[in-house]
Amino acid sequence: MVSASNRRSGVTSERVALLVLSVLLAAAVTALGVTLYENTQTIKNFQKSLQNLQDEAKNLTGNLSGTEPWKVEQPTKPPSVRNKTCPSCEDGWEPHGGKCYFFSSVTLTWDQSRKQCKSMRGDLVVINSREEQRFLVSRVSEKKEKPYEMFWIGLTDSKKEGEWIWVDDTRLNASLTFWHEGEPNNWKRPDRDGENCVTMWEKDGVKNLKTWFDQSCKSSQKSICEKLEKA
Ligand SMILES: [Ca+2]
Ligand SMILES: [Ca+2]
Repeated sequence: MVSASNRRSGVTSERVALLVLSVLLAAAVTALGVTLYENTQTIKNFQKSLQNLQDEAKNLTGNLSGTEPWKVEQPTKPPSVRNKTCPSCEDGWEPHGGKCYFFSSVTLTWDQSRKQCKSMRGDLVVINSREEQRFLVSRVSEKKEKPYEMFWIGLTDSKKEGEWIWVDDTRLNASLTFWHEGEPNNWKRPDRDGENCVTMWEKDGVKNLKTWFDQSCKSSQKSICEKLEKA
């Protein structure tokens, strides 16, 4: 009875020991499995990072070999900057305020001067502002070769005495005139037709903007042509 009981308890102890061993083994296997899984993930992540680096290196090499050296040296300018550096007027014409101006070097009558301007797709100058008058006086001051050199502008009273009309058919604005003192006087010598065309000159630089004279249209003078800037 006792021995049977002892044998039973021995078997039970063996079973318990086996159970504990099994549990420990299972735990060990699980732990090993987890560690292995973690290591595999780490290796996978490492491989991924390496691949990314390789791809990046390949892209950089590709960019460098695909870029031509002169392109790196010459960055393209934005269009606005490029337009400003390009000439806006043809050779011999001077840009100012969206217009181009030509100061002739030969002397002609008013009609001949106008024809010359038109042959260059312009016309005698029409003065629309005090600022434009100031610019022209300043340029005439620099261009003149003799002290009293005169330049035709696009203003005339040929159609009706005293009715001043610009070449673009606009009437002279009474608040925007720059007659020299004593002008216009329509002097009838030597031309009996009087003085029906207008010149400007420069005497005191831009300090004195009152530079207009009516003159005989048949007299020979230099001239100022004007046209719009190139599109
Ligand atoms: Ca007149
Ligand atoms: Ca006069």
